[in-house]
Amino acid sequence: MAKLSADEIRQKLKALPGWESKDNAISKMFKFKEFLHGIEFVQKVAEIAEGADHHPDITINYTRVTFSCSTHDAGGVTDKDFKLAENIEIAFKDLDE
Ligand code: H2B
Repeated sequence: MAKLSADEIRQKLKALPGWESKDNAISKMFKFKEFLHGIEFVQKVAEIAEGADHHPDITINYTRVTFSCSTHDAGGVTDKDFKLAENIEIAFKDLDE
């Protein structure tokens, strides 16, 4: 899968509010009311990632969870990372329903 250019990443990020381009990856921090809510969301994203065979880096800081998506094989951001970010967003929106 082809690594996207900085311009392509900038364009595509417009469709993903809160996501930013950082350290050769796209990332977003999600804030939860309870520590365990964040952990449950991490479990959900882990299942999505396993299903897609594409895995984000995950940082947990108490109630803040940050997902950072890059394609190791490509050495940067690819469409696979945008697909994963979209699916993380969908899963997050599902939490409210
Ligand atoms: N996840 C991410 N983020 N980047 C990869 O290059 C990657 C992965 N490679 N998950 C996958 C697994 C690869 O190792 C398997 C063999 O497809």
